[in-house]
Amino acid sequence: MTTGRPAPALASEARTAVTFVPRSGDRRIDGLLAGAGWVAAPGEAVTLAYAFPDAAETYPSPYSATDEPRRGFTPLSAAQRQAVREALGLWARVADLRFVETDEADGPALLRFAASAAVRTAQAYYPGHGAAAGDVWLSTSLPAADGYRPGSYEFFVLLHEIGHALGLEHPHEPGRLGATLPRALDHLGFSVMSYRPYPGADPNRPFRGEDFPATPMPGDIAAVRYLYGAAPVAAPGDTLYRFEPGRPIWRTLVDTDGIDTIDCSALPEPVRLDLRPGAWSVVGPPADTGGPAQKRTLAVAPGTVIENAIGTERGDRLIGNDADNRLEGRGGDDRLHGGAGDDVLVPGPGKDRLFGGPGLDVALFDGAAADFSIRIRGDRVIVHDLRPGSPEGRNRLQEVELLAFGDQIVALFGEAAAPPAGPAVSDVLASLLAGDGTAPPIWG
Ligand SMILES: [Ca+2]
Ligand SMILES: [Ca+2]
Repeated sequence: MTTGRPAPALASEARTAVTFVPRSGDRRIDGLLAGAGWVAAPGEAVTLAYAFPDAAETYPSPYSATDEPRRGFTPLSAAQRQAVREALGLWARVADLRFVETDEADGPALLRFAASAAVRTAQAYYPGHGAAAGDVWLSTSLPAADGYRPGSYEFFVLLHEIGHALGLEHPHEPGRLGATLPRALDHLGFSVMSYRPYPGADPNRPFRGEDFPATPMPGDIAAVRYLYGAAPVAAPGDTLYRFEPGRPIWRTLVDTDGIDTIDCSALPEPVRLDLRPGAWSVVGPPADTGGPAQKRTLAVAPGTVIENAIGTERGDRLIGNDADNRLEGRGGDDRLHGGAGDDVLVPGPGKDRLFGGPGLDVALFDGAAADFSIRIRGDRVIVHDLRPGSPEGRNRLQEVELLAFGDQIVALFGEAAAPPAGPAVSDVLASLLAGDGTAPPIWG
């Protein structure tokens, strides 16, 4: 139990233990741990009350060496409060954490958010028994109204400070557990707790880039899951991630449920999209880090399975995972890799190369079979659209078992190939028809 910090009267489940958190044994996690958590043992689910105090008197005295409440106390603006709620929601999405907003009149919350003139940018206190434990302070010099868009410096500051309040620390500091992150992983692309915008950056120099991660990143997710367990379900149902042109897409996708789709068709830059859990992708413009541009900005969290992908009008590379994927190249000269599973590959226009991989894989065309020439050359099949303008291009296929045209399905029984094992052709057709994502976009 906490001492000196009465549990919120609102909900008894919000009463919270504090514990010393030992090393996990994985340096990629231990380098981010502060050594304390709001749980009796690592991996326990927890509900944490948070509040936005309106008055300095809400805080006890004495409070801290900095005494933030007594030095230019300022309540957070409505815009800042909304951004804090959004940032808390991103942390709750990846770990078994629940945040409940309380009124300070009901008793002090564990995580309290306010601004103070005593703070330079922002600071937060680790889980613990002290009067300030769990509190987050923004500087009164940070903007109060605008600027808290995900991907901005200000929103990143909120993600970072909440990370501290949950028990994460800077990866370049050995801290209580005596662990730092390996140098190659100590950068913002791996953790929002890092002081290095790119690998090898000087952690003592201020951030000079324009772009910042918009979500907790893979290292943060692993560390916060070690502290509080993984969220039972992340992003329930079928989710469509439709990316818009313009800003970098610097974020980690966490999604454990449904048939999900990444749609890149609106992007002007070609993509190298890798759906394998734990992989990084080049999607959208590179992030400005103030040093070397970060190209691989989009990460798929370990344990996250995204089934479907739609490329751009440029030459893309789409890489599937072990699940049954549907990969659409669209325009440009694309390379589609189905990987394991029964995959549907839709080449579209251009000179495309399709690699089905293991499983019963289908290449899907709109035109009638008579519109194409089909030639088998060793282990490759060339499917060439002979119509004027060749709308579905010239395609080189390997390890693809079926061609599905607008009017018929052609089975490719190459040399030494047995009739395809796996689901019946009717099942394959059903999956083709079900491939269009109908869920609303969640990333604007
Ligand atoms: Ca393409
Ligand atoms: Ca696959």
